[in-house]
Amino acid sequence: MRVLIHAPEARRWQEALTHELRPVLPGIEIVTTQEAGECPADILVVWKPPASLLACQQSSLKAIFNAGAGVDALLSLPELPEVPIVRLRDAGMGTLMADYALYGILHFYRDMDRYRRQQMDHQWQEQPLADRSAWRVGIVGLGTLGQACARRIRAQGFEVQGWSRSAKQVDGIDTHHGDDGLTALLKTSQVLVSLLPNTPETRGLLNDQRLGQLPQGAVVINAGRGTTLDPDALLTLIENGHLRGALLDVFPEEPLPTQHPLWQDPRVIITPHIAAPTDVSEGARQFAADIMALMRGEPIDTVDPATGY
Ligand code: NDP
Ligand code: OXD
Repeated sequence: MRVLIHAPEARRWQEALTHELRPVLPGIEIVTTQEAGECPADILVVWKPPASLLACQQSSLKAIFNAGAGVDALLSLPELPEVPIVRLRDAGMGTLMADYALYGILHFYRDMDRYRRQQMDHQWQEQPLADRSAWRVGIVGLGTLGQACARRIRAQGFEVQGWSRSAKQVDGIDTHHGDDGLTALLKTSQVLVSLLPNTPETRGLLNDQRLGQLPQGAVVINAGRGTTLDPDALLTLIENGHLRGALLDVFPEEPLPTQHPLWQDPRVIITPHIAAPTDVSEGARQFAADIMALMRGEPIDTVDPATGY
């Protein structure tokens, strides 16, 4: 049985998977493409693999393990073999994503954007503290990471509502789905947090019309995928004063082109897709358990290519 790894930190994945799997499968071969090249495998562990790696696979391939939460890059590849696709579910990302969202919320709620501008002018002036209950947080994409954020943000005393494709019940969170549900959430969220995946249905969803439904002075945090939010529409709404600012980790084109006007706007904080890096040890534990289940013929949680996430 050969596991072939093509991912950032491939050596760390190799060590962590070897640590998990060798004791139970002594004969297993766990190699990286750096050392073994693009060769046929039983299991692929990949992040944004080249199409050629998929094209050279043979009927021995049993599954593809995506070393991240978003499967958009993988699903977009031509000649994707018809085998089960497994993705990371949380694997330490929930905590980090909740840190990121909470940082953004507190930055604006505690007026750090205003104090930063005041500092530039050597201005000592207290801002009136807003009522926490007026800072309702709306999370679009209430999946694994969205729910981890919802729980943490609620535990900090903010009211939280969420929107997903299917109807959901989450303790302590107002949940919505469908077009009307999205409108209701947008109209009543002082902070919009997007943790939507990149799919045909979500692409361009947060456009000028939908972002314009947010209340005056609202804030946008996007750490899902850049294709879901129109950056030009966001900037226009910030420039005309309807929105207060944004914390953005993901963009339609990454890296964000150096000439893009978003870089220049002091009301926008830009981070380079670092909201929730993968915890390799945790990811390897999850994948090892799935590989063992696959070998025993037990059902595992796989991606439905039809939904695109
Ligand atoms: P999940 O698949 O668990 O959650 C996705 C959520 O989006 C679900 O609630 C799903 O609804 C909802 N959704 C999908 N399509 C639609 C739609 N058309 N309308 C409404 N809701 C929709 O994914 P994760 O929470 O694990 O990850 C979310 C995304 O975060 C990833 O796909 C990736 O793009 C991004 N990510 C970003 C990182 C970063 O560092 N910036 C790191 C990791 C992930 P339902 O519950 O009904 O299925
Ligand atoms: C992921 C990501 O999807 O890093 O895991 O964006």
